[in-house]
Amino acid sequence: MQRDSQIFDYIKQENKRQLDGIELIASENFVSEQVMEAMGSILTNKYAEGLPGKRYYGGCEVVDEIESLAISRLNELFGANWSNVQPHSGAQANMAVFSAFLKPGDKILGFDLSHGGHLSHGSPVNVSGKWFDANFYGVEKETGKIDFNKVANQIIDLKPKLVIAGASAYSRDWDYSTMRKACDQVGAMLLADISHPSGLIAKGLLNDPMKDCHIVTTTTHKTLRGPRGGVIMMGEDFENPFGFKTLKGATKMMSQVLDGAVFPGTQGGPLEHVIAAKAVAFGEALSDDYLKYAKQVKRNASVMADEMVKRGYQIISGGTDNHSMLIDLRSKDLTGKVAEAVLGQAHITTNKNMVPFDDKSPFVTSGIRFGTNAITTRGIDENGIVEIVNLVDEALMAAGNDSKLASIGEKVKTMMSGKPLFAH
Ligand code: DSN
Repeated sequence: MQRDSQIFDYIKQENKRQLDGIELIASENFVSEQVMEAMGSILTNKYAEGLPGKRYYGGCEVVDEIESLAISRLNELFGANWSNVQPHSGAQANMAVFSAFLKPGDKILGFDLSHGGHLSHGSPVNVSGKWFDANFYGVEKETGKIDFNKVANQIIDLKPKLVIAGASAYSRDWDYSTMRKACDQVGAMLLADISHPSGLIAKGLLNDPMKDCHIVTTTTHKTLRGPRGGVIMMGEDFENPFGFKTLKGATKMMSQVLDGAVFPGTQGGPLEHVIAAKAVAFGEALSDDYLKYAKQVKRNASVMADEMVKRGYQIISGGTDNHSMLIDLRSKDLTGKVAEAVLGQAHITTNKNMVPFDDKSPFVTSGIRFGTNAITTRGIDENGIVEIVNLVDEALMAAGNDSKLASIGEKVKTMMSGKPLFAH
């Protein structure tokens, strides 16, 4: 068969783009060779609807071992008692949770998308907002932080069936325990979607949602540095708001309901090649090397926020506890749309983002979001971060000056040359 040179040429071009640039998108990362090897393997040929030991197809004895290993590594990594590693993405993982425990019209409470929340937490353009009665909490105008006591009162007043803790662009830690206490008062279920900071949580660098939240979902490709995908986990046995009689019974029943909500509820056959790659990534994340990486991601983000503030940029909430930060560009008279394009001209990749109480549309926005997870994988330390912030500032101040932006782009290429995608 003839090689598909068109597609492989494009992949080569994308490889060069990734190597030449500075990647600051907070939801991206660079996976190891062995994660890619598993993802590109013959496991893609196999149908395996069902769960290990309970499949609807023959020939699943090997993929059963792979999926069981992925589950046990994930449980060890997060201290979970049960998990399902089949969701194709974070949104699919959340969809499975909703379809397991909610009926159309049920009340849910999530973090407002325009304050840094996620589409799948009740946005009107997503099924979670179309099918359920979606309500929102946000950050305080003065501090840019969530006031968890206020959220607790909101939970008690609203009496939702499900509360979601989690964000796409929130740089502070979460008070899961205050949220849980309020949920218990009104019989609400608490779901933590830790897609962004899950790698830092796994290594104990942020609060642990597993002991307070009924269910935890995460993507596997952000700070966790695995293949693109999602998972669902449960931690301690707990007294469930939906009337199960015993603690153990509750977890077992809920896990069966959740397994069924993934398949056949919302997905068909699992992607066993991706599940194998997830298992490889979970194995990597269990290592001390990954702990060093996660600590460096956090240090790098903290230095980046400080350096941005020194140059007059306004970080929402004033700084960061995790890998990311949201920058309000109004003090620099720039929009997120312009900043994303200008930085792109200089080979610095970012995404425009709404800031809380934004007066611009989601297509323009007043903000930009940065994360240090991807550049840290390329071996960047605190000194490199200062250099990157200088390049970012230089580029933003050169908006409209194409030749200057091209010359900053050359500096970016020089800085990143010789740095493999997966160095850490
Ligand atoms: N779109 C992802 C992000 O960038 O945060 C979340 O799904």
